[in-house]
Amino acid sequence: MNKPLAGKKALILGLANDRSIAWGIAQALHDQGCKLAFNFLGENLEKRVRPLAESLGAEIIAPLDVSNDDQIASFFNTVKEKWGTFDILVHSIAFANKDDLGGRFVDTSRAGFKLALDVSAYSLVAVSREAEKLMPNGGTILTLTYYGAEKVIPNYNVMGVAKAALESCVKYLAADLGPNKIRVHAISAGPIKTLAAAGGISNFRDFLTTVAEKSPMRENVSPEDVGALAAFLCHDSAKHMTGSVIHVDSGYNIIGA
Ligand code: NAD
Ligand code: IMJ
Repeated sequence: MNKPLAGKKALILGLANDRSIAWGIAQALHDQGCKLAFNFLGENLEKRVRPLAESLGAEIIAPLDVSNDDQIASFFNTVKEKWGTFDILVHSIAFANKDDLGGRFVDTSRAGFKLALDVSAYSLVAVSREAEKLMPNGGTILTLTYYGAEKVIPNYNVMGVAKAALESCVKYLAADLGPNKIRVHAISAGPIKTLAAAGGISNFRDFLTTVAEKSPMRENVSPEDVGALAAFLCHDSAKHMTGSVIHVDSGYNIIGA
């Protein structure tokens, strides 16, 4: 197979299991020739992440909770020691309190709002700052977003606000990092049954059904579809694109009713 990303080094943040969107992206980048590094959140996930990462020949597998500045510093120190520089950063991380993903948005607490925005939006800024120092030859930074940033989606609540902030962060980061030839994008994926999606969201199947019935392509999307776009965005073919929010949702976002 053609390996357009041969020799590139990619850091993947947010792998939890083999249904994660990060797994679809990791596989696509691996297929196209990238060397990979991964984080894991806590010992429980380490047990799942390590064998998956090793199956793709990962060169770094290290702990990172993005809400902790010390962990961010030590994680990127490890990357610096082992790799020196790298080319691609994938941020596939979101978290809000379960209580805040249901009921009325107006009831979101200050603490719940801070947590969701910290883990799901500010973390992109924090890791991009570290990545910039290790991307002297330019690079690509990708994050994952959802349509709930643009329109009100039942129960998405504070995560919608966090994704709106994340999408805006992408534009400000793209402006700051562009002169260093670092490109920044958000991929807005349609609903996919992952841990973060199925995790107690009672009507999640309804969202899959709606995309299957109403989207122009009448099909749901997969982590592999997201992986294919991620790989393209890292190619030289995309070298004059930055700051975009690109939908991979079978066109669902264009439908008004
Ligand atoms: P997932 O549960 O597989 O991935 C979410 C990841 O976030 C997990 O690996 C988890 O460990 C990590 N995470 C949470 N808090 C963290 C912290 N403090 N520090 C480090 N890591 C932390 O689910 P997914 O659906 O693959 O989610 C990945 C991204 O895709 C998220 O940003 C999500 O919002 C986005 N997204 C998902 C869908 C969907 O329908 N599944 C659609 C559009 C966008
Ligand atoms: C999440 C909640 C409500 C509706 C939702 C979702 N729809 C979709 C998602 C329609 C597609 C999944 N998504 C896009 C997310 O960003 C999920 C983020 C998330 C999920 C959980 C579940 C478990 C938990 N905290 C979470 N924090 C963020 O405790």
